[in-house]
Amino acid sequence: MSRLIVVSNRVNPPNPAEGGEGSVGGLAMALAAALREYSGIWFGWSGKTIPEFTGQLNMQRIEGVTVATVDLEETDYQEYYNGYANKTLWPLFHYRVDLTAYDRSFGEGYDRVNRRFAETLAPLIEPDDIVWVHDYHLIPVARELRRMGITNRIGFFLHIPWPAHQLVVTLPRHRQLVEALFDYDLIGFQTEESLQAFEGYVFSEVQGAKNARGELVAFGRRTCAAAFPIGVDAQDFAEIVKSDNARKTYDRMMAHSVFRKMIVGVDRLDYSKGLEERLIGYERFLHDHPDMRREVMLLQVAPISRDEVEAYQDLRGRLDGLIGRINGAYAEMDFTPIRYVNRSYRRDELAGVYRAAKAALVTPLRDGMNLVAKEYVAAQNPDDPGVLILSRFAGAARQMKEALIINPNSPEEISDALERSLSMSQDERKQRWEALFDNVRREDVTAWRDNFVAALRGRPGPDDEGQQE
Ligand code: ADQ
Repeated sequence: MSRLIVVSNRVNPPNPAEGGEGSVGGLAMALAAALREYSGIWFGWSGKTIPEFTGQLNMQRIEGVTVATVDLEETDYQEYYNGYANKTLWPLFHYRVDLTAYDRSFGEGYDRVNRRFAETLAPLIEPDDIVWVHDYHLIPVARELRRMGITNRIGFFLHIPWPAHQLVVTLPRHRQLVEALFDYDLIGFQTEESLQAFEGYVFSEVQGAKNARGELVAFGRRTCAAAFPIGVDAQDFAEIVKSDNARKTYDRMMAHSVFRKMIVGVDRLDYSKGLEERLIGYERFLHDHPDMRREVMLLQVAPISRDEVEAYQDLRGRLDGLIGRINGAYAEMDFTPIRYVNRSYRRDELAGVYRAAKAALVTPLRDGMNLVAKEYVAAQNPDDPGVLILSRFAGAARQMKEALIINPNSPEEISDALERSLSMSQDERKQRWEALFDNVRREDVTAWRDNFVAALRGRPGPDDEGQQE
């Protein structure tokens, strides 16, 4: 079988000392699980910066995975990572034009780093390998590899939403970005909605079309685009939740909330996650339901993320203020309505926390998928499961219809859903959870990986007739 080469911005191999996983972030979680069974290479940035780019590869074997990393120079880091990736593409693709920076130097840095990645990666690629590139940081990698004569099958998966046409065209280099995607043999999106938005751009902006085989044709080339909703390793999570560490955490959480029902939120501290809106919804709930105030508490776990970017520092400041205000208004001497934690936890501890929570608030304003929603479901006790409250703007809402689906912009909807979840009968909770768990188990990370890789393998190779029509 051909080798799989995974390319992502950061490389986070599984670390047993961290409860089995690398750093926080959905992409790292999913790729660690995906590479567990495939022999191959995981290539990306080391996370380190050096004064001048050397292209020197650092090869390691970690937990059965060959990891190849390269250092970037400081300007690369500022322009490519903090710049184009996190100040341009991330906000724009999450519908935050107000936070989007359209700085030309960022675009140049982005192209330069993608070229550098491709030049460092190319010598590792053998003729039968298939290459799978991940996420918005690395869209031009295939273009650069093709320029160097690499003809292997190359696929791309976008972990974040593809936005509406009218947003994409606000990017000065939008055509170039989309054209670069046509150097892939397969483009994967999280949802049909993102796929349709991408097709919408191709049809109306560059007069592309779909051929009889369902391929997209534009820029004199053709590619295949489809939705591959990502999942979690549900089996693994259901095992982890039985571990000693998970049980200990569960017991600790339950001991702390003997007279209270715990509601949980777990998110990177990011403006796309709707944290402010969630807290305002919770505040509304406390205001509207004085009788239930002493029955609940909210645990919000929000590890700091991208803290060199101003929008993230601003958000952090606003959250500190908001939480202070709500706790100040509703706390008693022996009760704090919100516990707020800015650190990350091991997977097993997180599993124990999820299981102890009677409801989870997953309220992003935009999210490619959202793995926390799926992890929460996977960690529940089948006999007494908690309730998932889920934003309609998370990709996960397409599959998780039995959750309480809300509009995160509405404090009233959040408040009503909290009230409903805390008073929901055990029968209804079980019914909803069973349907949700069935989906989380079937459409797990293995299915995601296998479906994508099979579709990429199934694409006609460069030597197959008709590819260059
Ligand atoms: P993220 O935006 O990072 O992922 P998400 O899908 O929710 O969002 O994944 C977050 C991951 O980090 C989860 O696995 C969660 O358990 C973990 N995590 C969060 N807080 C943690 C903490 N305090 N301690 C330990 N772990 C923590 C991006 C996209 C998503 C998409 C994923 C995967 O933005 O839409 O679902 O990639 O494609």
